[in-house]
Amino acid sequence: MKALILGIDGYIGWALALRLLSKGHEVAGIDNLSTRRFSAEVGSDSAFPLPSPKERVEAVKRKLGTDLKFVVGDAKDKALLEETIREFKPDVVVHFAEQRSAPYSMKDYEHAWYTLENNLKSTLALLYAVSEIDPSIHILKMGTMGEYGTPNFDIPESAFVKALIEGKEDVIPTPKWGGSYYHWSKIFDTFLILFKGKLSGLTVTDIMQGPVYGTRTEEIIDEELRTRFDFDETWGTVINRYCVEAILGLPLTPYGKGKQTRGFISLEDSVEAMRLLIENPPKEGEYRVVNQFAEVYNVTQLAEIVRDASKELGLKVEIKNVKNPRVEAEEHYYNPEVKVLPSLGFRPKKNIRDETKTMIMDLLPYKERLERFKHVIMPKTIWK
Ligand code: USQ
Repeated sequence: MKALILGIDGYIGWALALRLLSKGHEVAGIDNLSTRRFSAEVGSDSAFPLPSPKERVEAVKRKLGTDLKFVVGDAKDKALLEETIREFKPDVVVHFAEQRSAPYSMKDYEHAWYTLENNLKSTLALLYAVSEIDPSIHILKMGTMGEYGTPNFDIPESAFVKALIEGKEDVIPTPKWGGSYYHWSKIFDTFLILFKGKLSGLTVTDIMQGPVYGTRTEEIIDEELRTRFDFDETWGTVINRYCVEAILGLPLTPYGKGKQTRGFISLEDSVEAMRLLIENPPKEGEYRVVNQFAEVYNVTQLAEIVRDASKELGLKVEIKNVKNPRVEAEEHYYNPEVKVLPSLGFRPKKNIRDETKTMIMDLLPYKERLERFKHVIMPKTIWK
C-alpha cells in the first residue's frame, strides 16, 4: 500500500513510517518540523539527538534498503497537500500533523489560538483535499482518549450514542469534554470529520489514543533510526518524564492526588495497531472510531512501577506528589470500551513494567545530555 504521513518527523510519525516501510509499504511524508522548534522554544530538546530530514532519508535507504519521500512543508497548505496526493496517489493519508501538547496549548492566548488554528486548519485542508481528489482514500486521523475526558459512565467506542432527553429518544454524538485547548482542538476535529465525512462519503478511522510511552520499536534499533523522545514539562508525557526524572535523580512527580487514570500504550504497540488499521480499512464511506490503548493505570501506580524498575537498575528514586498545575479530576471513574482492535487480531506485545526498564537502559547513556535540561522538568505551565 501507499501511505502519506502528515507529521512524519514526530515521535509516532517517524516510528510508523519505519514500521510501514519495513513491511513493504511505500511511504511519503510531510512535516514542517514545528515540534523541533517548539521544543527549543521551551528550552528543551529530544533526549536522543535527532538526525535532519535528509539524514533520516539516507538512514532509511542504508538500513532498510528502501526509498522514502520526506517533504518539509506545512500540512495546513492545501495546495501542497493536493500536489502531494495527486503525485504520490496514497491509499491512506495518516494525519499526525497537529500541535500535540496539552501544556503548550495552555500557556497563554497565543498558544491556545495557535493550537486551535493549526489543528483545525490542517484537518479541514485534508478533508477537502481528499474529497476533491479521491474520496475513497482512507484517512487515518490521530485523535485522543482525552476527547472523552473522564466521565462517570463507560466510554463507548462509537461516534454516536442513544440519548433520552425529556422523554424523547435520539442518537447524538458521543459526549466529549476536553481538559486543555489541545484536547478541545481534537474534539472540534472529530466534529469536522463527522460532518465533512458525511457530506462527501469519506472513509475515516479516528483513533482515540491514550498517552504513548517507550524508546523503541522493532525497527528503532540504533541511533540513526531513533525517534524523538520528549521529557520536559511541556512536551514530555507522564511515563517518559518519570524515566528521565529517575535517571537525573529527581523525584518522580505525580500531580496532585495522583489518582488520574489513563489508558497507556507502548510505541511498539501503537505503530503495530496502526499498521493493522491501515491494512484493514473500514468500508468505503464509513467513519470508524477506535479506542487505542493497552493498559489502564493511575499516575501514582506508574510512579511506583518506574521507581521499582529504577531500583532494579541500581538507581535511587523517590516519589513526591507536586501541586497539580492542571485543572483535572484527580480521582475518577474510568472505563473505556475497546473492541475494534481486538476484532482485527491486535494483542499488545509490551507492558509498562518491562518496557520502563528498557527505556531507562536506553536513556542512561544520554545522562550527560539530559543534565543540560534539568531546569525544564518541573511543571511551570499553570492551567488557571
Ligand atoms: N502527569 C503527572 N505527572 C507528570 C506529568 C503528567 O501526574 O509529571 C499527569 C497529568 O496531570 C495527566 C496525566 O498525567 O493527568 C497524563 O498527562 P500526560 O502529560 O502524560 O498526557 P496529556 O497531557 O494528557 O497528553 C498526552 C499527549 C497527547 C495525547 C494524550 C492522550 O501529549 O498528545 O493526546 O496524552 S490522553 O491523555 O488520553 O488525552
